[in-house]
Amino acid sequence: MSVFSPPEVEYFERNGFVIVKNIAAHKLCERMKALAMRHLGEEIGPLEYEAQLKYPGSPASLDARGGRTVRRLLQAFSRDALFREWAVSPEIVGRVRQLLGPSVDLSQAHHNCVMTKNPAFSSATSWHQDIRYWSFEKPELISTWLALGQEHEENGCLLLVPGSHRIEFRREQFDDAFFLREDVEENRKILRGRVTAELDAGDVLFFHCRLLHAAGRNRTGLTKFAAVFTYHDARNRPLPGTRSASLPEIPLRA
Ligand SMILES: O=C(O)CCC(=O)C(=O)O
Repeated sequence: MSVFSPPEVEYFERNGFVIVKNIAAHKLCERMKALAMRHLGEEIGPLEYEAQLKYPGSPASLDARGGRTVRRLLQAFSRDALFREWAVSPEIVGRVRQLLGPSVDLSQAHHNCVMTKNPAFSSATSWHQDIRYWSFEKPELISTWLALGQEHEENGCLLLVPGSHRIEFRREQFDDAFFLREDVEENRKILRGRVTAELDAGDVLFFHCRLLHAAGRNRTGLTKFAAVFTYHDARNRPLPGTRSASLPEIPLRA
């Protein structure tokens, strides 16, 4: 099993995220990217389209120009062994266990996808915490974001607010869809602390489900790909009857 160094653990606890360089081999990233491109080309479902989300910049409908632009290849875990093996690899599980405890579950209901950010029709994602639509006994989950190619501001990499996972937000700081309201001075102050999560292929961003993050559109000529999975302590159960409990957990035991 691979593990974080003590300074990396301390960095995660303080900032709500940590980036570990070069965890996945470039060959593996290339294989995952080629697979994702084939699934995109053949529109192999389940898929999430940009037009369904209606985020800023997304096509108005599935029939509009660019309407069939895919935002996520969903259900990556059951989609192919290549994604599955990565999600349960010692590089990931060893580190996630360090942060969450020895008995970890992978959630199939959240993330569990390949994010595909298309240059022509991608949308911007406003500031949010991933926990907004997730329903667990405790808001303690960790996602892993594996860059399958370079990620930088121009192709819409993630923007993060270090330490925001520890802020006790009030409901009114968010809009009806749980995006952070940028017209609130207190929020604007918080966002001044933002950093860009620049990644190279093979780098992994580990981030807490309460970390504020956002992302811009892809303004380059190439689609950006990232494989993203979410984990939680097996004792932190999804609430019955919610979307979080809609698919079986994948147990990853020591
Ligand atoms: O890549 C993006 O546009 C943002 C993705 C994101 O924030 C999310 O899936 O929670």
